[in-house]
Amino acid sequence: MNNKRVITFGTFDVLHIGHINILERAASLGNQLVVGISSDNLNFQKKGRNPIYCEEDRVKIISSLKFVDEVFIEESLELKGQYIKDFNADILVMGDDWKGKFDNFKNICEVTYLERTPSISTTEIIEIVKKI
Ligand code: C2G
Repeated sequence: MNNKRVITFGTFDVLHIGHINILERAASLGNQLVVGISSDNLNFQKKGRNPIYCEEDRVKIISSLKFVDEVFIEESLELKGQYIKDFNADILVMGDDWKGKFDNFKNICEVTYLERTPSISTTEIIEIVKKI
């Protein structure tokens, strides 16, 4: 255990094991984990659809995890550098679907991409449920 603050970002809609795995591994890299949760608006901009769970519910769900210390709403992708500074983060963690995309923050913190959990995503869950 060190005393680093770790920050990560995501929508975390329809919580699944891939989300839990990345949050748990992110938390293990430091002693505090801060999670930026995409606002409903930001999710719409990124994915072209509204999330299944609204931002208030996603914040409540992620806040209730034992390895998460603090959460906030991420309103804009453009503010990522500002959030990293505001929350005094030492390490930015993202899944490797974002590999290379946040390397520009290496001048303000460590940037680490963790392997995604295979074979599961919110989009796939929605597709499966639609077919039932
Ligand atoms: N994830 C994972 N394994 C999966 C699915 C997701 O490790 N099978 C990770 C993603 O790589 C991401 C985090 O879980 O780091 C959250 O995933 P999403 O909710 O899909 O996040 P996304 O909408 O990609 O938002 O600023 C960046 C964005 O806000 C990230």
